[in-house]
Amino acid sequence: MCKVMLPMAAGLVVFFFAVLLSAAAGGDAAVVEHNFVVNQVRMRHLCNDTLVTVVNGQFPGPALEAMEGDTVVVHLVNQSPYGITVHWHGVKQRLTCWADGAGMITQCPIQPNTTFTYRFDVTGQEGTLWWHSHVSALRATLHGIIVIRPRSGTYPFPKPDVEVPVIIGEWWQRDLVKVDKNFSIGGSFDDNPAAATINGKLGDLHNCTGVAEDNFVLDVEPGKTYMLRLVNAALFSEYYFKVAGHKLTVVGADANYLKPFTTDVVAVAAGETIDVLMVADAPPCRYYMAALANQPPVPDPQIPVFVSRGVVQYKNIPSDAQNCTEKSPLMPVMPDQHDTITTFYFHGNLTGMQPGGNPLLPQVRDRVDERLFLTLGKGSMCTNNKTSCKRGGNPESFEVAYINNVSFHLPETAWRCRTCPAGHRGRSTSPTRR
Ligand SMILES: *[C@@H]1O[C@H](CO)[C@@H](O)[C@H](O)[C@H]1NC(C)=O
Ligand SMILES: *[C@@H]1O[C@H](CO)[C@@H](O)[C@H](O)[C@H]1NC(C)=O
Ligand SMILES: *[C@@H]1O[C@H](CO)[C@@H](O)[C@H](O)[C@H]1NC(C)=O
Ligand SMILES: *[C@@H]1O[C@H](CO)[C@@H](O)[C@H](O)[C@H]1NC(C)=O
Ligand SMILES: *[C@@H]1O[C@H](CO)[C@@H](O)[C@H](O)[C@H]1NC(C)=O
Ligand SMILES: *[C@@H]1O[C@H](CO)[C@@H](O)[C@H](O)[C@H]1NC(C)=O
Ligand SMILES: *[C@@H]1O[C@H](CO)[C@@H](O)[C@H](O)[C@H]1NC(C)=O
Ligand SMILES: *[C@@H]1O[C@H](CO)[C@@H](O)[C@H](O)[C@H]1NC(C)=O
Ligand SMILES: [Cu+2]
Repeated sequence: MCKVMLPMAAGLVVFFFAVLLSAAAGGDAAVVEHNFVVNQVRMRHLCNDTLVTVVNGQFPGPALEAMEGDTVVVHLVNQSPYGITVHWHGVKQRLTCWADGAGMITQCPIQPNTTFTYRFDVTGQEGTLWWHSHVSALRATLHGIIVIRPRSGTYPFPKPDVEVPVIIGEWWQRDLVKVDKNFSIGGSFDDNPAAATINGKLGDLHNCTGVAEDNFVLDVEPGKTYMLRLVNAALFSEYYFKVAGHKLTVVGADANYLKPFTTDVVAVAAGETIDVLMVADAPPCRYYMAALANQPPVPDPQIPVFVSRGVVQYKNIPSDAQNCTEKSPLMPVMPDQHDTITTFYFHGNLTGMQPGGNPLLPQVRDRVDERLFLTLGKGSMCTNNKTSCKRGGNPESFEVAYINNVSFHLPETAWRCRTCPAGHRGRSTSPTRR
């Protein structure tokens, strides 16, 4: 584990507000430079103005697009009232572990009205990742996609005509810092989002006094191939994703190329990314794409049904096209929200494209020296050294995740963040529900 600490960025930093986009395919590694201004803005959904913490006023935040081997430089200006760090989820951070953005572990939270510059290379990885805030549950609104394209410009599958980020998220009308606190004491499982979102849109299953919320609309041309880069940026829930009338060919997950397989349903867990190819080969019409939050059955804490939908809209729909009115696109039949076997089989079908799939990576060895048995679990513990306490929803207990019955403890030594300014000793990680 990385123990290297860097001093906080101090003093005045001069920013260059230009965004240098990397050059077209091929060529030398470039510097991809962005300015991330974190602040609070009011956004209106479901008849409510909600104060949300976002980057550059956008939900989801700006996309980071790079080519394998590029250097990413992000100047973060924190104009929010919270200590903030940004974690570059899935970026391997070889030789730059201090840029990992794990608050209280690799850096102190970036204080309000201060700045910090992240600098790291995206080397040896291609595909879709994402970035998100790593202090408290603010990541629900403070996140965006990371796209790492091959320098050669070629993929181990036919090059798609169009690439489309599809970020599944959730719209919370609650104080996310309080939501995080509630979860840390293992309670308030009724702290739920107001709606699921696709690319920040709640979709037309929701309305404000009868006026439907916007859908994410993907305009497609018949015969073209679309690569949907799916990111699940929801706090806790795994989502099922389907597009009515279309098959999806899975080609990547978490910036790894996969042995392609075709399915009509994708399962994407919180934090996971899945790349799929979709050929616009259906009769020109309108088709819903839908994302449904799944969940295990009771006795696990239950959530309401969350569905967000967007529209795949063909160009030049014939005026006499049957059943193709603006009001009623075809809706995919979604799995049941308690269907856990579909995600089991979906994930069972993910196999790395080895050998020879990703020339950037060492080959997977076919000889095993030692087998490890790992159990993952989650539960609660008592605070104040007590051996028994009331579970859930009270400050006498807190939630822990563990591997083989050992939970993570913040290190007692070599932890510079002990000197972080008072009042900002936030939790190091956000909790997971399961
Ligand atoms: C949203 O607005 C409606 C109507 O104004 C109100 O009844 C409801 O309580 C609001 N919800 C939240 C979470 O603020
Ligand atoms: C940050 O700066 C703004 C504008 O100068 C000021 O209103 C705000 O109080 C400052 N916040 C903190 C936490 O110092
Ligand atoms: C957190 O828990 C408290 C106490 O159960 C509850 O009143 C509150 O609504 C919960 N959520 C938030 C966002 O405060
Ligand atoms: C608007 O939303 C409410 C609450 O979800 C629902 O009862 C109502 O049927 C919706 N109205 C329209 C026109 O969609
Ligand atoms: C159109 O919808 C009607 C009623 O749902 C159905 O009977 C008909 O078969 C549909 N036509 C086509 C071409 O899908
Ligand atoms: C792959 O998916 C199919 C269809 O759901 C399923 O029958 C099969 O068992 C899956 N394979 C694995 C290894 O999970
Ligand atoms: C916690 O309990 C252990 C074992 O009973 C004891 O050795 C230790 O001193 C206690 N720590 C505190 C802070 O009370
Ligand atoms: C897990 O750890 C707890 C606390 O140390 C201990 O009481 C329990 O027996 C352990 N369980 C297993 C399966 O090792
Ligand atoms: Cu993450």
